[in-house]
Amino acid sequence: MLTALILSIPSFAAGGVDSDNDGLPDLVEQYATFTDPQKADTDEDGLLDGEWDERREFTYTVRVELELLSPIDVAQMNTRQQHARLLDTRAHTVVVEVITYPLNTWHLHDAALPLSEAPDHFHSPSTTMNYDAAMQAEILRATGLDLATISDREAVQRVSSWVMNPVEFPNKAPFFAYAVDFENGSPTVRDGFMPLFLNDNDPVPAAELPDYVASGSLGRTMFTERARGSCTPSHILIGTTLRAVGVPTRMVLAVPALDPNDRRQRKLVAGLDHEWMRATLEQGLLGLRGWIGHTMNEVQVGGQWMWLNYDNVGQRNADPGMMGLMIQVATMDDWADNQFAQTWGQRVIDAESGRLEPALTSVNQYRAVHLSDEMGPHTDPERLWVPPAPPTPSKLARGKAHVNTVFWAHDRTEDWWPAEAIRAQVPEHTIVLAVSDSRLRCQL
Ligand SMILES: [Ca+2]
Ligand SMILES: [Ca+2]
Ligand SMILES: [Ca+2]
Repeated sequence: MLTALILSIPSFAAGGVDSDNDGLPDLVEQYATFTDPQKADTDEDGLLDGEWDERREFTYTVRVELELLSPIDVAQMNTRQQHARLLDTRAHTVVVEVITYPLNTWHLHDAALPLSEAPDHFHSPSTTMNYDAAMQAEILRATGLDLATISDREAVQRVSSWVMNPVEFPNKAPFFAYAVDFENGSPTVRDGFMPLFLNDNDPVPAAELPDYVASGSLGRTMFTERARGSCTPSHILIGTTLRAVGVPTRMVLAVPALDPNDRRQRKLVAGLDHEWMRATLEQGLLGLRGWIGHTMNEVQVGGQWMWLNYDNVGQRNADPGMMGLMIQVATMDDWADNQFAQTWGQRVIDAESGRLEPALTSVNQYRAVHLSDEMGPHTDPERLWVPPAPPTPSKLARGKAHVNTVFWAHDRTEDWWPAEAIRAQVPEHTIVLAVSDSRLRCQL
């Protein structure tokens, strides 16, 4: 018999009805944890399905412990594809435990999700997603959308595809998202950040700076200039166009499950049991180094917040093309709400001068402390999403390789070298090539 239990369950960003009152919404039980949405204790062991370890018993999960640069709001890390809780608070960092559900079946059911209304402010103009009536009219005219007849999912797909069309948006927006504060409601480059984030070789005259900063920070300016850029400005632009057609949209920041710059963390991947997950992570991390994070949109479709990655609606967390396994670390109503310039941006500045505090493992704001996976003891394989065959590294023709980085060995410590680094001797020095195929051997 089930007795009353004291639960310590974090609030879930992925909300909805919880019919059996076990702390997990019905849809999360159906498509992520595979527990019974009508039964509070599916395995009848006296512990509710929503208890931290119980939610792993009916599915495949990956557990990551991440040390993250503060401030982090763990509530923002609870989504429909992952759950998170705080383990430790340190001087400048927090340690967060994340349980992810890489074989969830959300994408098979998204189209049939029931509709619900999101609060108005998620589709109102905001600081960076600052659409106006003229922009709204132009989007509707250019895309031919009839909002009265199409579903919200179709609206997301058509508008994001339109923005991603290089003919419609041929220009490049500059990137300096981690250099900008929005203290007075308009983007301003922080003191001292200019040389690093703005192109030194082509300095922007002071009088033109506000316009230049707007062209990489504000959705309406990018729309007018038909410019999109790297992930952050692109998703500010996409978010602005989606809000303009009434789709509730916000911003998320995701990081890989480990810092790709650290070979010791990369070795954690080999400890995973699931062959497909291991291969997906190895492929996703291949060639990644330096400063790695990914901004996306989160759109509300059918009452569920789901990732929109450029024009991929319902982007999955495990993807060999997207860092292997993405962990959501921040959820923002608007990009202007974050403190990334003071934190991660400042870290980039500090790295240039060689004084990184806290150390972590590189310029990045995160490091993996632990990585493991588990197939729950009650898992029914029929219910899991069947992943495609494990990705294999692309075969390179003899003598051909993509060389991503070349540097003198004595310029960097060996710990910094990416996993795919190969060494070659040249007179008096060792040169290191970072390539995109670890099996390649070459001679200089
Ligand atoms: Ca439930
Ligand atoms: Ca249940
Ligand atoms: Ca139980």
